[in-house]
Amino acid sequence: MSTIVEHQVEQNGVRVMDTQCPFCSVQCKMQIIEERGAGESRPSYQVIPKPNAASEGRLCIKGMNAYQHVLTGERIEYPLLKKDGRFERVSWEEAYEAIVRRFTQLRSLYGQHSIGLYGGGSLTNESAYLLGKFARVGLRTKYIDYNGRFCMSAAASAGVKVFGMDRGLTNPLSDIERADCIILAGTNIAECQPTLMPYFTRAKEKGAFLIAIDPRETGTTRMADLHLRVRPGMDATLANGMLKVLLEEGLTDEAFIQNRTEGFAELKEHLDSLELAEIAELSGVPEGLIRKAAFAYGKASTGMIFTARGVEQQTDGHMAVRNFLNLILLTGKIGRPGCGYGAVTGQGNGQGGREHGQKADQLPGYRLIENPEDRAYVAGVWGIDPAELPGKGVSAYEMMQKVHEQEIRALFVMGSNPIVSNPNANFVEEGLKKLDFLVIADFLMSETAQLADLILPATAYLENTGTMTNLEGRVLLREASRPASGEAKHDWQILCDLASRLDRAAFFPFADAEEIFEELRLASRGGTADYYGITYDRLRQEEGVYWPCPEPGHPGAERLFEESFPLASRKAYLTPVENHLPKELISPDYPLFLTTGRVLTQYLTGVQTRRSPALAARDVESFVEIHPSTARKYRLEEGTLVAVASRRGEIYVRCRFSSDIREDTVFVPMHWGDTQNVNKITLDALDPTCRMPGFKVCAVHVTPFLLNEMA
Ligand SMILES: Nc1nc2c(c(=O)[nH]1)N[C@H]1C(S)=C(S)[C@@H](COP(=O)(O)OP(=O)(O)OC[C@H]3O[C@@H](n4cnc5c(=O)[nH]c(N)nc54)[C@H](O)[C@@H]3O)O[C@H]1N2
Ligand SMILES: Nc1nc2c(c(=O)[nH]1)N[C@H]1C(S)=C(S)[C@@H](COP(=O)(O)OP(=O)(O)OC[C@H]3O[C@@H](n4cnc5c(=O)[nH]c(N)nc54)[C@H](O)[C@@H]3O)O[C@H]1N2
Ligand code: SF4
Ligand SMILES: [Mo]
Repeated sequence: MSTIVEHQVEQNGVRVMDTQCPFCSVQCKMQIIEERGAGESRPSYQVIPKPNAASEGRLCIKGMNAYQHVLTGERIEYPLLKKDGRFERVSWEEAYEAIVRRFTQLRSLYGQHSIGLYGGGSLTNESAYLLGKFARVGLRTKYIDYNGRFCMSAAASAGVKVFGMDRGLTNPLSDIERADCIILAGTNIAECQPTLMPYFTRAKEKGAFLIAIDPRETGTTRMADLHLRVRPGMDATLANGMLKVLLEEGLTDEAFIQNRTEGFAELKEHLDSLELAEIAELSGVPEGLIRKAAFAYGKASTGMIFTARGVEQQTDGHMAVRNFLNLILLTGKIGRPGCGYGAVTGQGNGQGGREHGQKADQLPGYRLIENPEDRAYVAGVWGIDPAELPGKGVSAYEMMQKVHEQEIRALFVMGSNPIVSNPNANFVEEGLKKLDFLVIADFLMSETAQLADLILPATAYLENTGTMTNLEGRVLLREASRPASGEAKHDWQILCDLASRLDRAAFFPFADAEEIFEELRLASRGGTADYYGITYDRLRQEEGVYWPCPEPGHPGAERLFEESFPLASRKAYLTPVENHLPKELISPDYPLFLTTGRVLTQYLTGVQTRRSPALAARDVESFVEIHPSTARKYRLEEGTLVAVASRRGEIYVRCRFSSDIREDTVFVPMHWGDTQNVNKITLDALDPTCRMPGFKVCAVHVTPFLLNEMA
């Protein structure tokens, strides 16, 4: 068992903390040095990047400043209970007593499924695993899901269907520079995983041809040799165009298709029925450029395709990803050095968070809650009768619908800010206000926490030991480097404490994170995401271990699918994908497409980065990016406040001109709340397979804000 003391050195007022950035999926390692000078009231901080395999010793601006939101005094340090509309400090005992009383009451009135749990991809593997177990064993509710539904579900479900397995990258990052052609589809690595950029620039230096697919210009598209400015939501169609060219020009790998795939005949028949001219028209990408991209990828001897939320956060996200996987399979570019696929994972533990049972239909190790063998196995590890396990619940946004319908009466949120991150946020906020009891575990006051009946103070990354699985599927140990702030408790500790007060203590006997990991190893054993061979000791000695790692002596799987795919036939599936249109189209009233995403300095709903003075100063507020000729058409001036409205609501942001965005499209980032919360206007239509919301397209109009006209 490790103690905090081993990972911090405190001497003469200097504390050295070895840790890992809490933000994105690269999980860069760093050292934070806190120095308390004699006579100075505040300590000063120095941040030093630490070499590790993924980041190679780099840190981006968010990592450099990630100590700020944790240490600058805005933490929630005590349980806060709302009394007569105001939060009052209470003891943990009072907080737990309130939860047990309310949950017990609601369960006896409305049944065990009246309580919902909502987790997140920032939680450690240990806490995510325990949240899933707490839902099924502690409360026996079927309603649990997590924010990763909005993040990873399209790529994850596509990977499972096509390859039989979902792991962010099928290859180690070092394979990138071995690729001759790289397609970056709806991924803005320059701003979202900045420390990975050198992998791509090195590939370029070695002669790789880079293709970026994005409706607007970003730091990532600027690096590309070819930028396809796709119309939002039309990636599947664009991929159909490339597939058609590959087939017609004989740029396919017939031996690979024959030996390692199924479904070619149907795909060919489908592609034969499509017209390239129509594809160009629908996708907004000229035929010549579609051909150029197909030739570059088809002719290259090695190549990798990366997709992220631009392709995936669509109402056809699942099928759109599958069409990019079709490109990979038709050209046989997988399972070799420099050949593979990457769903660029988002949150710090976006990968691990989706493997161990936070998802409505899953049990640890990617086992399925509806599969009798999987249920029996996990029930065996947990020491319960499989019949006691609830069935599958519903996806994150559908839980919000159940909250609205008052089928869910109490909600327990750990590691998310749903009223800013869910689509159609006004609806979500109304629903949360109807709840009988809303509990939030967080370390900062979020927009959602403001609505809560009870806030539980959680520890932050510097204080909380646990494992995180990065975008490569590499499991990393992050050890606590300072004591908890105030009375904060670890997420997993809160769950254990609650379970014991609900008379389920026997199932939650954990004294530290490592003990939970030991159970997780067993629960995931033999599953797809098999962690059995990984231990804390190994993680300390090695730099991290890739899953699947079925035995303690196993090195962990760096590159997947070299010999076969983990499906019954051992072959991957090719699938025809239709030219799908977004669920909401532009009209005379709403003549512009809105797409949403991120900027370099801010992270997700901004709860953390807006509290970091150095980051907040760089982007103090939201904005709408718009083409100058579009702006002229709607009488908008650069830098002025404008109203962006959809059929669901309106937000107020400043106008920022960019001649590199499509003229029919505007872009607003997702990092601000209240009147700048872009999700007040996004559409809540979901992908039919993975239930991903179509965050990346809806129809809006943009008008000058009244105050400007008066000025
Ligand atoms: N700075 C920063 N970094 C982050 C995060 C953050 O909030 N801030 N969040 C982390 C998380 S959780 C995630 S999920 C990842 C997200 O990482 P990304 O998916 O790379 O980020 P986004 O900005 O959401 O979307 C990527 C790009 O998709 C484009 N796009 C929009 N619509 C479409 C479309 O229809 N088709 C195509 N092809 N492209 C489109 C956008 O213009 C944008 O440039 O980043 C992680 N890293
Ligand atoms: N329009 C639009 N909406 C989007 C997206 C988009 O591209 N466009 N992207 C979607 C994506 S990809 C994502 S991942 C979601 C994310 O959306 P959210 O889940 O809302 O993400 P965060 O802003 O990270 O909120 C996390 C909250 O948990 C807290 N927190 C962080 N770490 C911990 C921890 O270890 N324990 C506890 N208890 N609390 C913690 C933070 O302080 C913060 O308040 O947003 C989605 N929403
Ligand atoms: S935000 Fe991502 S790239 Fe930047 S330092 Fe943190 S983990 Fe690394
Ligand atoms: Mo995400």
